[in-house]
Amino acid sequence: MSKMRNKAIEILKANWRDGYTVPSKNLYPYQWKWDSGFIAIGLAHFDQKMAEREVETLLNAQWINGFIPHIVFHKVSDTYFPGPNFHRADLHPLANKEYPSTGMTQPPVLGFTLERMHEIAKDKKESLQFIKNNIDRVYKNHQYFYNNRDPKDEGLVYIYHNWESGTDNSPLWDPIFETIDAPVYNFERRDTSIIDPSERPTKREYDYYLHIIDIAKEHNYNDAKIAEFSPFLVQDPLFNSMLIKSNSALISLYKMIGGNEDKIEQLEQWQEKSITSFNRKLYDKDLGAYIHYDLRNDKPIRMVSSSSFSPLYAGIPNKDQAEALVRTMMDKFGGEDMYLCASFDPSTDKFNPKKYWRGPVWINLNWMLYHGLLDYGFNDLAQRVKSDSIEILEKVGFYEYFDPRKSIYKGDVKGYGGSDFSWSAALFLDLTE
Ligand code: 9WN
Repeated sequence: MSKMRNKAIEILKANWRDGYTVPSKNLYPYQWKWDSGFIAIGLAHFDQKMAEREVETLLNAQWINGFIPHIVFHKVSDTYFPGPNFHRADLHPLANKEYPSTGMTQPPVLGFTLERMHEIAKDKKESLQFIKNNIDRVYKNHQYFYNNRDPKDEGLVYIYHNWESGTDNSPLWDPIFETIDAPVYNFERRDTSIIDPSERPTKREYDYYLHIIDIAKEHNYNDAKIAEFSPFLVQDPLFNSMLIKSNSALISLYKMIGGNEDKIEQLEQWQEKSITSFNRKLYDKDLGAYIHYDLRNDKPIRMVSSSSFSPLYAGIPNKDQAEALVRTMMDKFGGEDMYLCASFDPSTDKFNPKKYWRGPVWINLNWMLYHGLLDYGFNDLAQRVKSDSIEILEKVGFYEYFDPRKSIYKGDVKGYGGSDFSWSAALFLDLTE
């Protein structure tokens, strides 16, 4: 175990770029928002200062309206497409001119990241000071979401691009893309010259991804216009669970540092509204799972993915719902021949065990499920998620994603996507502390 831990630390140090960590050398040469949160948790296990710098660098890229972008393009790189010249986030009047970025975001990880970093920190006094210095910027990010991403005032925020979900090419989005008339773009993919194309999204999928960005650009990334015109507008249970989990973390942290009653009150109000709507709108009793809601076409997306179980991590389900989630997870994802937890329902024909978010196991989702299951007292299943994660990483190393089928793990197997992937290393450190 200590050999693996040393290797994980080595990877994180090698991916460190003076203030932030790249998810994977060449494949992802910038700073990504949700990666940064998971990575900071890993860094905190061996270097508190590095972890704090990771978070601070991301927060420095925050826009005037509280928005935090999904990618911060610190240094120009020609190994990733699309870069800053395609995204043109600077079209937004409140964009942060010092930090070129995308004009879309990613799940709100920073609240629970700060809380976990503080639990890990050896120097609690210094950690508390760090939290005091930075927590308001995280609060402002939540305020941005509730004020700009919730057009129906439901306490559920939308994402306007599949890249905002973090689960980029999940089959969840297929029916939405069928409603979109995207042109065929002429561009040079960089990812598929680094990674086997069979493990990445297709060219046609990229056409949709670029087209949705072009529509947002036409409106200078104005949130109200995006809510009105984006062909992709979804309430995502994973994204909203992370917001709710981060709300709880902010409440605890504000209580710990004292004062800030107005912010605590506001957070509690958001929390109540969000959790109520979440259970009303995103829980599908017949499926025994949380589902996505297609706000543009006003209909539920009745499919089960690993995101369906993420509300456990945020304490959203009641006891009966939590039990139903566990049954669904075991029935559809938990066969003895399968590692938990496939990213998409293995009992459907959309499941592809090798392709990115269409089936493979991802360590960040497993990390959330592990904590969520533990919180609800499903100790055996939590331990299985944890030991499955560790076993896969030990078998093939710190890849980006992994085949859930146990039968393929013999002989010369490898993981999929990028190698020396930062959050796989970081969360291994946290799971095995
Ligand atoms: C687009 C960095 C990111 C992760 C996402 C993962 C992948 C990017 C891409 O890599 O997405 O954001 O180019 O495929 O899907 O979750 O944050 O690791």
